[in-house]
Amino acid sequence: MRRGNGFIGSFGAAIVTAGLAIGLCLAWSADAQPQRGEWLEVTTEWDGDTWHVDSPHGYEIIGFDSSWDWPNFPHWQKEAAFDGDFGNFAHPESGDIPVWVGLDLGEGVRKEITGVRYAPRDGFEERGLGATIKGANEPDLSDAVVLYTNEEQRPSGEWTTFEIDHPEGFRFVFYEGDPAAGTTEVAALEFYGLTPVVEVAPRRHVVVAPGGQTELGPVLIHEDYEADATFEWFFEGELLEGETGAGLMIDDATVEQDGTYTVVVRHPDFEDPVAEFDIVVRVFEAQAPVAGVLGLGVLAGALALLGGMRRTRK
Ligand SMILES: [Ca+2]
Repeated sequence: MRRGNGFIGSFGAAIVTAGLAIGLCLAWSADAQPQRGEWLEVTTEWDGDTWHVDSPHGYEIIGFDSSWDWPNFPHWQKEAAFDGDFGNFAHPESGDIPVWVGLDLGEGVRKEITGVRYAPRDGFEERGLGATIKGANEPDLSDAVVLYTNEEQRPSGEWTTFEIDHPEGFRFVFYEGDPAAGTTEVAALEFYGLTPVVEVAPRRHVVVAPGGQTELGPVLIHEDYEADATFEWFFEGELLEGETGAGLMIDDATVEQDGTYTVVVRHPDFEDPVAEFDIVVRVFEAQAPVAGVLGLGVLAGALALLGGMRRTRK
C-alpha cells in the first residue's frame, strides 16, 4: 500500500471546487515531526490559576488525576504536557505512578497513530526510559496495546520524534511511564495520526425540494486509504442494497425519502468501522429566501404567473 504524506486524494478537486476550508492542508516546516500523519491538535494554557484546553476537533486530555504536591505546584497537571513549554511538565503525585497522559479522540473516532513528539523534564531525562505509547478503544483502556517503547534516554528542551507503524485505529492514545524508572515527568507531548475519512462533503443537513436531486456526501478519503475503503449506506437504519459509493445520489426526491441516512466507512486495516456519519435529509418546498426588495418583487411576479399551479406537499 502506498504510504504518502499528502493529504488530498482525487477528491481534492471537489474540495477546492466546493470552496471548503477543511483545515488539513497544513504546511509542516520542522523536519522533526513524524513522517506520516497530522498533529492531533490540542493546546493548553495556564492562566496562573487553572488550565484552559483548546482543541479544534474536540479532543480531550486524559491521564493521571492528582499532581505532585498540589496545590503548591498546581500547574504540574497532565495539561502541562500540551502547553508548548519544555520547562513546565506533567508530574503525578507519588501514589499515582506511573504518569500517563493522552487523548480521547471522541466516541466513534478511530485514528491510526503514526507518531509522537516528546520531551522529558529537564534534569530527569532518565525517567522516560521504558515509557510506552499505547492505543486503546475501550473507555477503561483494558484493550490497550503498545505502539512504541522508548528505550533511550531523550534530551530535554527539544523534541524527539517517535515514528509509529501500527495500522489499526484507536480512540484513545496515551503516553505511559515505566514504573521501573520511578515517576516520569513529561514536559511536552504531541500525538500524530491519520484517519481514512477526511470529511463528509458538503454537509450533514440537506434540504431538497420534491422532485429535486441531491448527492449525500461524498465521503472524502485520505489518499493512503482511498483504494481499499468501502461504504455502506443506510436509510432509517435499513441497509440500502447496492449503494456502495462514497456518495449517495437522490434523484426525483419524494417525501418518503425524508429522514436520516447513515454512511458506514470501513477499511481492511481497521477492525471497526473507521467512520459512521448521519446525514439528515428534509424533503420539502423551500421557503421564499430572505432577499432584497427586488428579489421579492421578482418572486411575487413569478408566483402571480404561476397562479394556482404551485406544487403542494404530498
Ligand atoms: Ca509543558
